[in-house]
Amino acid sequence: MEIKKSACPYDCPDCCGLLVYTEGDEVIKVKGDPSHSYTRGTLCPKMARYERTVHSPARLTTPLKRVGPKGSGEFAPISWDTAIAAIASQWKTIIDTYGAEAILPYSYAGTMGTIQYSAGHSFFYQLGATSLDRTICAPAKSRGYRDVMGGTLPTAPQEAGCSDFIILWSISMLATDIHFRHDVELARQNGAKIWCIDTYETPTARYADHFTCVKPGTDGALALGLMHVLSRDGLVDEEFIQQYVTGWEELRDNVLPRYSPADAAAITEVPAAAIEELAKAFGRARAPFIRLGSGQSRYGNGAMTSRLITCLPAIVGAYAHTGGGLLTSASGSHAFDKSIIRRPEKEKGGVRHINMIKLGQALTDEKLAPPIKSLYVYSSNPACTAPEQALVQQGLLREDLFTVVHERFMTDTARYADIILPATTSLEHDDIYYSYGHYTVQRGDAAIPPVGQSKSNWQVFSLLANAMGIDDTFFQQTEAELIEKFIASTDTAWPLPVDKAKLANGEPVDLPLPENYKLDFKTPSGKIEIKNPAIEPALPDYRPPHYAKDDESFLLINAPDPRILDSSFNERPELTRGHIMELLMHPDDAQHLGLCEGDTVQASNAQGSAQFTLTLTARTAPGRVVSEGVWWNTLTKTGNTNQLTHARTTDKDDGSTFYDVKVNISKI
Ligand SMILES: Nc1nc2c(c(=O)[nH]1)N[C@H]1C(S)=C(S)[C@@H](COP(=O)(O)OP(=O)(O)OC[C@H]3O[C@@H](n4cnc5c(=O)[nH]c(N)nc54)[C@H](O)[C@@H]3O)O[C@H]1N2
Ligand SMILES: Nc1nc2c(c(=O)[nH]1)N[C@H]1C(S)=C(S)[C@@H](COP(=O)(O)OP(=O)(O)OC[C@H]3O[C@@H](n4cnc5c(=O)[nH]c(N)nc54)[C@H](O)[C@@H]3O)O[C@H]1N2
Ligand code: SF4
Ligand SMILES: [Mo]
Repeated sequence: MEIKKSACPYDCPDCCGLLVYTEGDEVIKVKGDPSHSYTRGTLCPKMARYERTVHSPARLTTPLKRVGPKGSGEFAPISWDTAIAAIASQWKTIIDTYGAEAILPYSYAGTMGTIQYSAGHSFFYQLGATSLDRTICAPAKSRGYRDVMGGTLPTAPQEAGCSDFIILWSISMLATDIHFRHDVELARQNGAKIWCIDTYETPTARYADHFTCVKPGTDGALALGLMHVLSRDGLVDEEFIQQYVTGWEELRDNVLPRYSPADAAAITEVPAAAIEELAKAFGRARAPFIRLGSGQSRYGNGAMTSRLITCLPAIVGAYAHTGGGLLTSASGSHAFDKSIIRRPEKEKGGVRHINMIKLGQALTDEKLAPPIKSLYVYSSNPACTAPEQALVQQGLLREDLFTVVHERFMTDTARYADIILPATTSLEHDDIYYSYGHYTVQRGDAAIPPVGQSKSNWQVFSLLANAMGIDDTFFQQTEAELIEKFIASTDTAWPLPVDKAKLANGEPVDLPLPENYKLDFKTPSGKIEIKNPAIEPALPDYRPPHYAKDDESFLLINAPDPRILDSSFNERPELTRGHIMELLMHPDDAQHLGLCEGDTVQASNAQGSAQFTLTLTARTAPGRVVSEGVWWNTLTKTGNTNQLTHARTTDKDDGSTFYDVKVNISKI
């Protein structure tokens, strides 16, 4: 038996260090690497059995071509040569007839690995295909942070261990960032108080000492109400503001008077007394730490909400104290020069861009010129995870759409493919990883040979480049050569020297943080910009979410499920067994509608409808129903929550608004 180190490739802020135990060509087990400074030797239940994904009997092992009607899931094996030749021949015909923009790539973070995530960027730029705007996750959160803090490094999560007051703000810590709990526990042992702000009582809310239950999409008004109290009660740090903040006085005098606790309570449905209590506890804390998740950003006002929350630590001077600060997304991604693989200079000027969350519209818009004639999907499962699912499905059913899906499993999307290519898992290819939840980076080389005939994203794009006649030695590089370049790029990409030898050796490496990074504000003014003259509006203020204009009766909260990750891990029956597609509803609402526990109900709106099994619980407030998890449609009765979600975008940076949804509920 051999033990090799790697990192978890999934789209999770923890990016855990792994110990991979192999025997011959097989992964026997996977454990957490105790030498990883953030994840410290533990894994989530999904990855603690990663070998069940790697060696799943459901793995796709050969290229396949469709032999039944679109979407039927009927395929026959073909060779790689045949598959690549068929794709190249179809694409050449499409390019001749419609131009290369008739080809649309679609990918996201099925793997977060720096190489495999970006493996197709340069290929599609050089082809001249339509460019995909990858906005499905939380660009509005990053934007809101940037509007106040510019390029300032977010606070490291380990810092929270020294905090005396931690807010878990729209983060489902016990599902999506489980290792942060280590640091929260450290703080708790020293007497820190833990506060959770969410829209229903999650396990994380129960774990916290205090829970503030906010109306979905209204956290901006909550932040303003908190700032109102902090200002009114003299709990702001005037000295810090003087030295490090711009625009506070203008916000205080022009905006905050409209957000008394009573005003904020009317918008947020958080009682005024609870707003006062939270504000005072936050203002009196020595070193408050906010861990801001993505929930608040997935609304029409998501960038503004994130911007308003980002102002809070500034006015109490949290950054000046050990343990204080704010973590949204860590900037570990800045460790490597990603242009090495993405090659943005290869994108042809003026090429069309399509936002991935509008996939359904792009595939069904008859006026789109040129139309999308071919879709190439990798590292993503849009038939399951994209909003406006009915439209996405309608598009994928088009007989004249040539769809290629590079996948590990027969996902909802793969079922619609004309050609399926089998993909490796992270233990079968080389890559290098960074995290958006902490500052540790790591390379992970293949631990076993590819299962079946599967190939990595990079290998497939090398084959496609050759078949399409793209004469460029770039595509002849191996993944190992690219990794060497990424490691070398830390010299220029990261402000301090990174331990390159350790990184090359496959060990988890902590990126060194500049000593005063928390007070080194990378904005044009060099200060925290509560007022940002470069953007509109210069002063932040609350804006309502999209749903304020919708007529349906219930707000639909769709939250993560700890058993799966987006739609990944749906291939594991032991994880998806049990309750899926449940709808949590307050007993008063159920009584009103004449519904009982266990009823099959239909949630519907202008987008579509989906069926759920009803669970009655006071964990959710009246008027708000909750569904957890993005389940493969093949495991559901009539489709998952994305039958109900919109492709409306956020106020800035065109992000997704998965949580900005209203529905009507009826009994089946
Ligand atoms: N187990 C598991 N882990 C995951 C994922 C998963 O699906 N399952 N997904 C992965 C991905 S891609 C991502 S981006 C991250 C996201 O992980 P998080 O940052 O945790 O973000 P979300 O999952 O969007 O939502 C977190 C919480 O926000 C709450 N919320 C929703 N709307 C609001 C609001 O308006 N205000 C407040 N205060 N709270 C709100 C939800 O109820 C939920 O409990 O997790 C990653 N990790
Ligand atoms: N209703 C609702 N919908 C949501 C969300 C929500 O909270 N609610 N969350 C949204 C968010 S935050 C995100 S980020 C998106 C994510 O949505 P997706 O991008 O669709 O992510 P996954 O569902 O994890 O699917 C990733 C796929 O990539 C495949 N894969 C893994 N590794 C590789 C590889 O190396 N190569 C190839 N070719 N394939 C690979 C996996 O088998 C898997 O099927 O979902 C969004 N959708
Ligand atoms: S999914 Fe997240 S918590 Fe689980 S092993 Fe991967 S990085 Fe760690
Ligand atoms: Mo995400």
